[in-house]
Amino acid sequence: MKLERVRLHVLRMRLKSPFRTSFGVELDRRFILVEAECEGVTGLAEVVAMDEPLYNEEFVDGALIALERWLVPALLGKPFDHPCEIAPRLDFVRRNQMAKSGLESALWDAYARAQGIPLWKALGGEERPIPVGVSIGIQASPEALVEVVGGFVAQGYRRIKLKIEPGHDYEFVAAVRRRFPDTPIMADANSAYRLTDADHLAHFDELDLMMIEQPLSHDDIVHHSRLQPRLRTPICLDESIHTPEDARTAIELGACRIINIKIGRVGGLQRAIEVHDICRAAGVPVWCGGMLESGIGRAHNIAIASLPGFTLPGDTSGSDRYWDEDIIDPPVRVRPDGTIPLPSGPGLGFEPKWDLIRHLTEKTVEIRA
Ligand code: OSB
Ligand code: MG
Repeated sequence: MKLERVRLHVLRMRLKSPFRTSFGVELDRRFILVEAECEGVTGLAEVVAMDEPLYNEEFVDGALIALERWLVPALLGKPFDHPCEIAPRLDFVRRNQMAKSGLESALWDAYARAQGIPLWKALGGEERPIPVGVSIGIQASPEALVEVVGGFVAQGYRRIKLKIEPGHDYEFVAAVRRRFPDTPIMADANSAYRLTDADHLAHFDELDLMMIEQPLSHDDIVHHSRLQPRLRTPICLDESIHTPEDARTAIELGACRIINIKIGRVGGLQRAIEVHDICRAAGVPVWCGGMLESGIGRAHNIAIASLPGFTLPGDTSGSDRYWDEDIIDPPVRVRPDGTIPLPSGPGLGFEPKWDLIRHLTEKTVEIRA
């Protein structure tokens, strides 16, 4: 196959409700939709960087420049046999994982479409229902949080993730635990604590959480390895894992017992497979994280979650958790048992709604050989 033309569409979509975390409040999701044309087949993917560099160092306008100046030109016109060859060809650019991932994942979709097989099959996944959870932003009060959680529990979601930060943590999670004694619950701090908060974090052990996600700094592994032995609750790393090597280091040091795999954060689908394989060999369960994706990024997440090591419910919730109208047809639907079926069509298995996409597009950059 050969990449002939790339269109980078910058879209802005309004979230159904504001999403508050320890790093900020999102009202809109601005992102890049990558359209990669290879000899008659088009692959699609999403650059999941956020508008501002608050979750990680990447941001939409920076990712656009990285793609335009270095990443797309490195691939244009150069034949490849299999999409596993793409990630190494982008290694010459340091980091910029989400920018790389948008391009690489689009080529995986193009490849699967050209082969006439679903993306999940091309990735080595197994055909099974994908169990999903939901990630809930910080709410004004514990009572308000319990109310929101109740709505998602009623829809069948398999586990509830609560965003926390100092001042909005123990009491909020404890209120949810009291109201839902048997529901799998976890907390995500998005790097809001320090190692000196270890005693405070150890209190969460009383709440019987599945895990606590990324309590310490976004680029830390060493302090997490000192925190984990002081908690009964498993630590799950998100922000700290940028590469397969990071996963190996974190596991070796005992910095976590679970890893959240985000395709964008680790630089694409090939690297996500590699992180998965390392974790599986070490007996560390993984789950698929989310970045408030549109249906296109969501479809990639569902596909990677079919790999056998993804044994925990992920953050790939249904389209209606985020959007009044998603940009794919059909939208992602969560069944009453809290699972999503794998699609049977080629590639992503969901079709883009181009009229809606055009309506949401701020600008398009086209790059060709
Ligand atoms: O830390 O997992 C996170 C959303 C944006 C950025 C970071 C995170 C999140 C979420 C929501 O938790 C996941 C989703 O529902 O897409
Ligand atoms: Mg997280």
